Amino acid sequence: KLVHRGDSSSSRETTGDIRRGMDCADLKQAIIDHINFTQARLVSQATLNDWYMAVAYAVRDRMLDDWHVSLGHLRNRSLKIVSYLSAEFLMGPHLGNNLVNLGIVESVRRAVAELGQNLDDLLRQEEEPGLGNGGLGRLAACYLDSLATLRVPAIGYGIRYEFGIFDQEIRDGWQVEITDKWLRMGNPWEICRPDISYLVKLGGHTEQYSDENDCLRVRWVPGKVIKGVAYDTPVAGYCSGVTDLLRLWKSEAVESFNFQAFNLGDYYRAVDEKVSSETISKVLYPNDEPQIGKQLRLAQQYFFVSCSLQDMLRIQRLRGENIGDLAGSFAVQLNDTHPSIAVAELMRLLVDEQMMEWEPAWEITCNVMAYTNHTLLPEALEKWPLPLFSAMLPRHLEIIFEINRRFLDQVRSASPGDDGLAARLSIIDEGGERYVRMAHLASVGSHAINGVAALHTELLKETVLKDFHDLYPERFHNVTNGVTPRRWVLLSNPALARLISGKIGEGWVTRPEELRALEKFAGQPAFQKSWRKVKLENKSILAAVIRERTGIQVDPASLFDVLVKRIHEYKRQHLKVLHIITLFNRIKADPKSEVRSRTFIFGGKAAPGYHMAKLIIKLITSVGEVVNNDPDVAGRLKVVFFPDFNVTNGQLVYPAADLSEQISTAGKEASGTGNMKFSLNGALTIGTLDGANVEIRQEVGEENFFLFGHTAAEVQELKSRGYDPRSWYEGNAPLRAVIDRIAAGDFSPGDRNLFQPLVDQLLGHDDYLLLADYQAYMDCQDRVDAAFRDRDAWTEMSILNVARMGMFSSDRAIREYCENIWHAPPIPGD
Ligand code: OAK
Repeated sequence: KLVHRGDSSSSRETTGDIRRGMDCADLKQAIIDHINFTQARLVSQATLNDWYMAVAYAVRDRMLDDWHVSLGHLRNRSLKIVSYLSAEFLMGPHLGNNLVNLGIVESVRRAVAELGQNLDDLLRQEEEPGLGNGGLGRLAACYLDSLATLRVPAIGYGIRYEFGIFDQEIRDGWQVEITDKWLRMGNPWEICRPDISYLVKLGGHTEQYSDENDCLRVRWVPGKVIKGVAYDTPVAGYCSGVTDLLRLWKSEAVESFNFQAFNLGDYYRAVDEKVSSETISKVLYPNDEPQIGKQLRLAQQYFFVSCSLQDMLRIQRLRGENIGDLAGSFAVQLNDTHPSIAVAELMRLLVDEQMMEWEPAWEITCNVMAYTNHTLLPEALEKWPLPLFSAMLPRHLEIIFEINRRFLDQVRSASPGDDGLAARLSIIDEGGERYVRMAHLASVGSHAINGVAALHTELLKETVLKDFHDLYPERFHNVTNGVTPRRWVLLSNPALARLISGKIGEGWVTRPEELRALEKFAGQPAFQKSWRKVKLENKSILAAVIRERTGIQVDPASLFDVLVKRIHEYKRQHLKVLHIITLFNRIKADPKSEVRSRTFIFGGKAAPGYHMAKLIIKLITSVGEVVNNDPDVAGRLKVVFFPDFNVTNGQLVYPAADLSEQISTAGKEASGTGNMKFSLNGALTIGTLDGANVEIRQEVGEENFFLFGHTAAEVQELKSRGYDPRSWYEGNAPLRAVIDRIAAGDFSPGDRNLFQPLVDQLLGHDDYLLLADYQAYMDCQDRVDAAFRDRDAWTEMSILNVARMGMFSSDRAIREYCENIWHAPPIPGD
């Protein structure tokens, strides 16, 4: 059970009104009232879901006082508002997190128990809002938690997808995608604001006209207009008194069908209008990094950006401030390029609608915007074919041409004669079919550009954005990612949180540098024993869930070796499979050979159209099928594919890991954040020098981290010399045996060619250098086995990992954004 700061009715002012009251009687009455009057049920007939909904509403009621005060701060002219624009917010289940952040876990647990219910059962009822794919969306959620905790006024702006990321089922070893109907039972956390809505134009054409001062202006005559309606969700800080706002836009038809339509054709056209307007916010695109050039995706991006910017202009007016002072009131963060059309849209709003001149409008735009890059993968860099772009956003294309013309004039006058440079920097890619390059638009229109880990920022400056770095070095920053210790320790690992707080107090939750105080207990046998006990309990809990969901029985005493993240070739889940087959081969060659007991746990979704990723899932489950049932293996190795990895399941998995697998090809993973969640929960990392692994290793100490593999520079070097995977295969007998076994169909009875595309990829191209890193990985895994035998030494390393992870709190990252990029101070007081 969690006991944390504020966890008593006395620490918060209560008005005596039971809708706000925190004492047990008030909470019970509030819950019963919601069963009766919101769910419209008699208590005797309430379902588990009714109880969940009633508790959720009772908790939400208790967030409103802080929320009203915080919303009031949006009008405080001395405070800057952070606008975090993101196509994804992967918030995870709200109830547990809100209880933790409000400090009322225990009081609500008691109230619920006195009503004959179990809080953990109710927590399991919540269907998480899966409004994101992976790292980028989850980062946005951690940042909202930190913004509210640090008392910074902030609005997260995004899309209220009716269907979020698909639910994953595994059938016959393959991934099957199921529609995510997360709103089916209602969403008690959101508040619809029909009065906060904006019109968004699409398509059509532009016209020139002269205004009353005889100035030439442009009018956009749209082909279609839709409406965006605000849905607000409160985001409570951890015992901070501030509750920030997540505002998601739902698309609607402008007019509901016109029943007065004088002929049937008009009526059906109105029906079609309604359907096509609502389509915009219907579904999240489930591809993680590669971009897909779908028209609807561009419409989604423009839709939420336009609503959000119009909302900011409304707030600016409410603050009684001039539009010209927008940059003093707002800092807009573009979460990757998905919202980067904001640069052109703000220009359009200022120039075409607010009748501002170009130069001041451009100055405001650049001062307001800042851009975060989250990937170096070329296939993930967004670019839109000009014909598609101009058909949907004709006015924006004109504006982008004008931005580009002025920009390239500057480039040319700074570097006369260097046409190559201008072509490389241009927002328009003119080499063949013409495209709008969104990363260029974001870079030209922002005062700050940042990468998400030290290595990633350096690579960004040397490769993808090199010319921009040469031109504007002062715009570049690094802000290494972070994760919130509230959700990722307090909520998901309450036993560890209690153990830590019992030793060093509770300050670490908001000042995680205080975790360093654990270092002096790292070698203490009694503390180590309690530490191991917590880990073993977490492993037992996970083992039970694995049993229930997959039928596989795993031994909590074995080493839990975990790889959970989106399935992607660059993340190299299949390198882990090569390791498993290597151990399997050792056993088959000599059943008595000493192979240590390990449970390999995989989880993650593959983009529905990414065939190789889906084949990798099938390979994992197929190898599991063979290994798990092999009599020679005799239970020493177990392979589990944990279905439907999401935030809820992550909360179970991270606390139960002994070993965290962070094995991407160096230079490919921008940062990673799962790596931080594992280590913060006491797992040791086996990893390459990629993304934030580099900094994690620096912080925890190289002796407490299992490093292997080529560095980013060596990867470059290998590739430029002409990498030949076949020679690595031929030169390594165990590797050959592994690949041959896959190719021979040993894991695909009935279809021996099933994995041929994978084998061909590895032997023919091996774009992600699995074969080159294979031996180093095996050797490193052998070191892991040796280390795990010495339980005391392992536990000491585990404690030291947690003690030294303070810098990876998202609070540190948000402080850096506030100080170096947004210049946004916290709300004074408290
Ligand atoms: C998704 C779509 C397009 C571009 C990037 C992403 C994405 O999720 N990137 C991930 O962002 C995380 C947060 O910064 C990083 O930790 C991951 O390394 C990166 O792959």
